[in-house]
Amino acid sequence: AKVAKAEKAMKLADPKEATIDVASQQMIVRAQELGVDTVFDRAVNMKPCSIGAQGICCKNCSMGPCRLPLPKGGIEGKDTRKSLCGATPNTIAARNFIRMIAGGASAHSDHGRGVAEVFLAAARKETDAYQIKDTVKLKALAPTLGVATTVEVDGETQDRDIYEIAVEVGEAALNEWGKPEGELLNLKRAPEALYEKWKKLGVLPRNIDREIVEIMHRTHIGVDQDYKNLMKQGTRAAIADGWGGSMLATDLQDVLFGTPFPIQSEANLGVMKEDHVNLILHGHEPILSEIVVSVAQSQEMIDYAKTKGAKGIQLSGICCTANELLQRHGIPTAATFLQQELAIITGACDAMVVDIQCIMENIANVAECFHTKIITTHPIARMEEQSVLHIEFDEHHAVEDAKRIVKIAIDNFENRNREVMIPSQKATQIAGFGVESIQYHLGGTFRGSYYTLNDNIINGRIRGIAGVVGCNNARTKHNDGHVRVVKELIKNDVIVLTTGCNAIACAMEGLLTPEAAAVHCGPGLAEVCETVGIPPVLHLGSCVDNSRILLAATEVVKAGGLGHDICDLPVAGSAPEWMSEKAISIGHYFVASGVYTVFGVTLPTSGAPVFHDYLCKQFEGLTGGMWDLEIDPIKHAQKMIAHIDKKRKELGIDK
Ligand code: XCC
Repeated sequence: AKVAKAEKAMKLADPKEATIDVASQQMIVRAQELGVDTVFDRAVNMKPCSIGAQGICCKNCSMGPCRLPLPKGGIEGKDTRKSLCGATPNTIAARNFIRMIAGGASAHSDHGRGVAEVFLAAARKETDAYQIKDTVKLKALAPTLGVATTVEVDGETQDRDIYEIAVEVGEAALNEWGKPEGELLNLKRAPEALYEKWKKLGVLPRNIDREIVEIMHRTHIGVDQDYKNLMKQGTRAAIADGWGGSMLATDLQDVLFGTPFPIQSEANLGVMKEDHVNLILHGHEPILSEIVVSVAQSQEMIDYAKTKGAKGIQLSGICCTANELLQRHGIPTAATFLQQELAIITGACDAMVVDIQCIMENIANVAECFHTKIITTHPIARMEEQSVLHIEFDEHHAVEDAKRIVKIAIDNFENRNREVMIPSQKATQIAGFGVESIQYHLGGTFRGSYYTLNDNIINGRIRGIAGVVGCNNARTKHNDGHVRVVKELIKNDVIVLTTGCNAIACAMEGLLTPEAAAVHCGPGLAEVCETVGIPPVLHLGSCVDNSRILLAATEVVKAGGLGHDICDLPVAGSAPEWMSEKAISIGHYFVASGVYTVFGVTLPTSGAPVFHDYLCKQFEGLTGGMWDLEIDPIKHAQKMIAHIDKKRKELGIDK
């Protein structure tokens, strides 16, 4: 086991500097009292490498790493910096940037592939644990993948069998990862103008895996040495993520587990209960956790928990597994990415089940200081520590695996070995929005009545739409950027669509309730929210569900009155506290889809000003979208609003 206790010389984080969330502040103090270090402390003790942070360290061969720091006084005249092989800062930053896209796109897309495999197993009835739940969505999806929903029999049109359709949908979907020719089928779901633009630029993805592999090839020593050409491939892979792997993940999950619909729940560490078995589900894939939820809610397991002295089983989630379970089952959200260690420090976490992505290695160390059992479940995401259990999940015996997991949590309830301290903070949230429910709640269509989204954008009650998403980052105050950006937007009548850890941060702040409208919104947005009873910040789900934002924007385009392409709309994107490669891939598929996208904290491009400028200015001429970096949350939101106003003016609806 690694050293679990904090080193004596280690500096401690100032809880109030580390986070705006009072529950987290309390848990940071508690951890420090117990001598357990958390990410907040480690962030004070280790500063990031400034050359890497600027994107100009190349370690793609062993003649390096070659570092090309910006000269102190900036660049005067020609930029003569180069690596051993001669790579310029632009080449190096572009290589690093698109490798981040490859990392992010592969994470989302491999998740999607896993879902597609389980989907196919369910369609073929190889497992009892999963059914085809949303047949309406299945039928809507089928034609986009070239699968017919009806058949002609003796001159009569008949509906095809649901499972027959599902098998073909599953096969067609899986084919998207590695088909030898053609292009991704989902691309045709984008507005026509956008599809044509991609075609002209030569960035239509061929299959999902290929675009990622090609990034690894092109960024190998001595291959692509033109930052524009490198970014072209980055664009193609990012589109393959947003419109491919992520969108397929979302669609197939909806068909398997049900399309989300607005549902009430709660968020923050206060959702844990001292007198209950606390089982926390953390990661990204809902495949196993869906089954854990149904098993843990069974009378058999609740009765078993009672025999151990618990009043019941409290399930809760962290990161995007939380978002998946919240939007379909109302399972409360315990924590954001940065609070995962803190959930264990409550002393009340009896088991934390993890799948893939955003799981900090240090939770194993923290768990060793408590009774908490960490259970890894995925063959590609294991932990070295002896104390960590591995129960490898297989869709063919999903229920047995889930039962084993729930029992381990229950049996561990009696082993709590430290005083339990659960913060009292929790907030009500309404989650579970998507294209379907936005349409339903706002007049049943996107255009044509007093209630609809397009009409309210045109009449100016809603100034524009912002997609605010992404992670937390220990290099900036936890949740501060998220909450301040979102509040500034809704104050200015911009409706916010949120996913990921931004959604969790907003939930903890009470922004995901209809009541938030009266308190935080400008008069126009408040009126709309109050009339139809929705929150001003709509929770659309997990990281892969950013694809819902793409489709919502597409519906707005198709409904008419606001231009012909996503880049015509008064919309903007943002990730105020991003940290993962997935965020870069998401950011870039927003940009590639025509969205002005602002990131907070930092961008790994500042050491290559020409490349930075290419992303932030010249890209607009290619896709209509572009990147921006703004650390100050209010300025960040104001830049988004300025872009929205520019688009309103271009549309002639700025009066
Ligand atoms: Fe991970 Fe998805 Fe980022 Fe949160 S937001 S830190 S990626 S959990 Ni998608």
